[in-house]
Amino acid sequence: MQRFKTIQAALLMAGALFACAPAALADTGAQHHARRAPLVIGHRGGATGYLPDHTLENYALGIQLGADYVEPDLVATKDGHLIARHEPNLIATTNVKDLPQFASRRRTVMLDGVPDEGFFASDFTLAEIKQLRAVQPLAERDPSFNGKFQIPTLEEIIEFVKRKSHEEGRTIGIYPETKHPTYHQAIGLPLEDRLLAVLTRAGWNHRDAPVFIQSFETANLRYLHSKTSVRLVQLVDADDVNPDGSLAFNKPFDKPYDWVVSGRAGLFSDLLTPQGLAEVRSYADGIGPWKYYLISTACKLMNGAACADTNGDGATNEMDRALLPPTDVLANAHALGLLVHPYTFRNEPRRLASDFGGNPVNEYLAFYELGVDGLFSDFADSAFAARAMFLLKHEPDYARCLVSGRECDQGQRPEPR
Ligand SMILES: [Ca+2]
Repeated sequence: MQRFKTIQAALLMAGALFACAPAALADTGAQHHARRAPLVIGHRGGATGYLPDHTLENYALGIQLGADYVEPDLVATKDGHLIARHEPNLIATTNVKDLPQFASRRRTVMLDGVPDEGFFASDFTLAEIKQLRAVQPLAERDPSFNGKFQIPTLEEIIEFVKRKSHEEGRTIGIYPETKHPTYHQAIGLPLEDRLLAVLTRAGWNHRDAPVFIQSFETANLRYLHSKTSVRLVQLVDADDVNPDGSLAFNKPFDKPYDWVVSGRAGLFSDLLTPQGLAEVRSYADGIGPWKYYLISTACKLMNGAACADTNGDGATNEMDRALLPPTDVLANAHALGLLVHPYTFRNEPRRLASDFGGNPVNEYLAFYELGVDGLFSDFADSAFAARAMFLLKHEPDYARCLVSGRECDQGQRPEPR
């Protein structure tokens, strides 16, 4: 009940604030990075802290909570439809293992060189997928909506987002990710042409469409660059953060999987050197780095080779770490004209460095102040509230507009870039 009240309050706040952001905030000039409205990108929908991932209900709530874009992760069904799931394996995000009619589908596949056991989307027709219901994959989050919501297709998501844009009177975009492109190609269900066909049918296969396509691999982005003018974003992963704040690169999170297949040496981090960024710029419009590439954290105290439980709560996590100074990745990317959209921002205190005092708004503010062009959030309400605070601090028109209300007409809202 308390959560419901909180969401209601956030909804009221979101509605009030969206009605009055000045048009100047949509400025895309490179000289105004700190003054532009950073995008709130709804990670797996944007209400992922509250509802199961990648359901229309999650997208709907994410949009109401303030997301400018919602993020469908895409995998393919047996009959070639694109559906929104975080993994080809449906076991963690649906109730498939509880449905006796699908028990025989359980198997192990090699996914990016790693054995993965479960139920795979490519063994199910779309009609069968529609028999499944989404579940909350994270044990720390509310399971009470498990088993209630269907798995949407990309077409259904686009239709839904267009309707919401009309209802809300603002442009809401989509930020699809091609999941495991090499794997999908190997099983005869490549994602890229299917994605472009859906976008074309939706009238969104062009430069000005409210669409970013993202991928952790590089070859498929190069292919997409040759086929479409839709904006492309190179995701850059790592495996973990070492005690000193440097990043760890263990398989399969050490490099894009297409590099493994093609025999290219190197690590994900090579994409973020000045040379790597210039290479990315040749085929993409932005980078989506794990946030630690921009601002990392280091253990406050050590216990042997590991972080110590500095705050004495019995667990060792982000709360026992402190922020390091920002890297030069953002400045180097901006110098090349690349957008910077880090991931993933979450409210749970154990995920917040000690500097943030347990308040997720402080983490958003640190990255907005750094100059990010947007960020992926599981809690669009927190990202949105922090953005309002950021704009109140830096944009005098925003405060005037926020208080007066009347000055803020339809044309003065921040538009997704
Ligand atoms: Ca601790």
